[in-house]
Amino acid sequence: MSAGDVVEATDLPSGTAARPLPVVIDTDPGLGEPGSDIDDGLAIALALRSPELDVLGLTIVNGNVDALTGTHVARTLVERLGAPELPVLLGATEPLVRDMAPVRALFDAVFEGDQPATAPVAALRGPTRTEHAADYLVRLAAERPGELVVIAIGPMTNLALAVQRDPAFAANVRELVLMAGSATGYAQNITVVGDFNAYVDPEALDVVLRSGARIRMVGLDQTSKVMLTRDDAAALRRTDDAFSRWAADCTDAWIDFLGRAFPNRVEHRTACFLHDPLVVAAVTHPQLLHWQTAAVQAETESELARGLVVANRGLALEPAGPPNATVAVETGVDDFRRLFLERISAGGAAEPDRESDPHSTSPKE
Ligand SMILES: [Ca+2]
Repeated sequence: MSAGDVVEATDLPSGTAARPLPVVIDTDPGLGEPGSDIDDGLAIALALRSPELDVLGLTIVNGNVDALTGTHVARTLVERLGAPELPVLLGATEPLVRDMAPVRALFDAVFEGDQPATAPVAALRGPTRTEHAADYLVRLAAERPGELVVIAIGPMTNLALAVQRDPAFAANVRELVLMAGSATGYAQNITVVGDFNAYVDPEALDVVLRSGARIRMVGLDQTSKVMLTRDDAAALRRTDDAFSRWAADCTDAWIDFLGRAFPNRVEHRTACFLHDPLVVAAVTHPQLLHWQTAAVQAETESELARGLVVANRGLALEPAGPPNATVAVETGVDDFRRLFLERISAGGAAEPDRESDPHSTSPKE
């Protein structure tokens, strides 16, 4: 295989309701109360409501929120979703080598103290067990070699620690599916080139990309095509599903917040992105996206290009190295939105309002 080869969805790991795929979701969830960020939480909800997945546990990593808050948010969320017994494990509280303080300061400056108040540490609910998230990942992968899929929708610190703690981890996992980078253009996220997950811990992403594990990457170029609109929230509110109605309130509050925080992004007047849920759907329904092999590297030297993930698909003059990942290059937006809204509303009456979708595209078949 060389970089740029088309990968058929049928060649990618996927589960069925009869034989669900064992997955762990590595996450930095902010979906707590109305007004906080929602996409990890909606991704977890989508995974728990997807019969093709057997979600074994959630591993929490420092990112959108600090790891302790993320653990608390995850515990509360799985309770709302009717899965209070799901293991929630605390992982890395800091990036591998970088300081988190400037990243938090960047957000504080944008949000000008407008972020929702976080609970005092003493009030936070801890993990369901004391095992470190990285050790849990290592153990699960070793217990079922070639079976475990990790869906990583936060910075890659826990995955990097797992790679470092057990040289066999990369070979034991079936696949690592990463929400990171941007294979077909700039990320336009934390910086022009850096998406949040890569930007927070580029060294961790570098460790993961060099690990030899089978890797799939869904980048911001794809996830920024999928939106949840105020009309979608209204549809979720009309269902008889309590989680959907609560998620609708969170969605409206998050769109309000994004509109104020990013006044130059017109899309945030009426919608927010569904970055992380698309990555879950990429595992349950790989045919929703188009895939190519790529030689993927994370930039770790430059400050200007911090968080840049270079996905070489063989389009440049310089020959690409051997591919180490499969990257998403196109997304069936309408089909994803239909799937997402149907599953989140869990049999309720939500109908996606396709008229209002500003990015109505499907991959060419
Ligand atoms: Ca995330």
